[in-house]
Amino acid sequence: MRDLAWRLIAEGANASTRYPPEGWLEYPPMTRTLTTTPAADGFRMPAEYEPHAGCWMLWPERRDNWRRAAAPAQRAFVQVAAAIARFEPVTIGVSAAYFESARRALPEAVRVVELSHDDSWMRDVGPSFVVHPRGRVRGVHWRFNAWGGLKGGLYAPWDQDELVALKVLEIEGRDRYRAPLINEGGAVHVDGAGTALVTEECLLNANRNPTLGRAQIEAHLRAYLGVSTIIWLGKGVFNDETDGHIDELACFVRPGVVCLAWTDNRRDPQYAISADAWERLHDARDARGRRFQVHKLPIPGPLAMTAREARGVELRADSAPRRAGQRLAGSYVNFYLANGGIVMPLLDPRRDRSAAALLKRLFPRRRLVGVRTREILLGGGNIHCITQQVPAAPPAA
Ligand code: KQY
Repeated sequence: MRDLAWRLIAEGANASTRYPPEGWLEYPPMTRTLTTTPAADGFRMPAEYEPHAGCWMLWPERRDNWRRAAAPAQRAFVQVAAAIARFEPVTIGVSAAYFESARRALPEAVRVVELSHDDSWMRDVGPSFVVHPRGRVRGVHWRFNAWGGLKGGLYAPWDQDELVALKVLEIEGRDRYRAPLINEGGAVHVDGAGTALVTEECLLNANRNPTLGRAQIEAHLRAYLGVSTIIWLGKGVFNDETDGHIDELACFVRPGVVCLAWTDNRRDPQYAISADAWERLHDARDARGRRFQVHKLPIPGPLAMTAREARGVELRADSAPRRAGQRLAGSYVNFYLANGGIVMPLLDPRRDRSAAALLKRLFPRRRLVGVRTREILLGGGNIHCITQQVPAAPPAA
């Protein structure tokens, strides 16, 4: 590109110069949409605990999801962005209407770019990045239907969310695989060594890919994540409005080691869900044939939305309503692993300390930063759901 610009200047380009000039097509496109699959091209999705080039987020704006015109959520997002920016570069996408106020609110270390979106769940609408051992990075752009489309989805329309992964890949300058599957980044966790963790409640839900059975969904996950083994847990965290995303229920600490949201209270509906997940993990083997070591991470609360909180959310016919007393899908598993750091949600003064202590033990070489994120939980997710890591390109072998 630079060579071309210099040639045009040297040739005395002016307003009447033909543009694009002769020879333009000799220059490669900035990013391409590929018709192959990551697995076929030798790519795999790295685990979150592998090195990052940075992290992407989106700015919360919807008044029918975030109470009090999203102001308290915006403050929580600033805290999360600032915490992650201590460890790696953060970019946040903001609509034109909020660009100036978001820029003012965010630390200068955070890059702010104008990017339209319907809501702010970058984990789910952003690309899932994949890497190649020869140092290349590409992105998977899943199809998105707002967690269920017209059958239980959370809002409509979602056309701007559907474009977010494409826009992020354009800005990152990374080639794109357009996956034929409706899926969200929060619905899959990988260990980076051939294993994926998913839930039946989400991936087999009739509101995502009703024409595909388990075997076909597995085939797509193998092709687009570059994994060989898929571990199916049953349901996700109780009352999770995403239809049971794995990233609220369980995640990998490293290959062979899993952290699981847990309660010992048998009367809590979460008990049966977590106990079932524990048994499935106990019986499972990962891609290398290993058994899992499972660490139980007690859930906060149980937490529920207060009447005041529910009143602060604007009602709209085409989005899911908020109700006082509604159980919140609070989970400490929804943390973010940054380079050398772990950013965890603080949700319950009675449980935060013990959750932090367990996470410190599981990740002894990372600095732990806690952020109060009840305002994010009120919108339906937490730190992991609002972030998306860009992996560092592996050193070319
Ligand atoms: O990944 C997530 N937890 C997204 C939740 C979307 C909630 C929309 N109200």
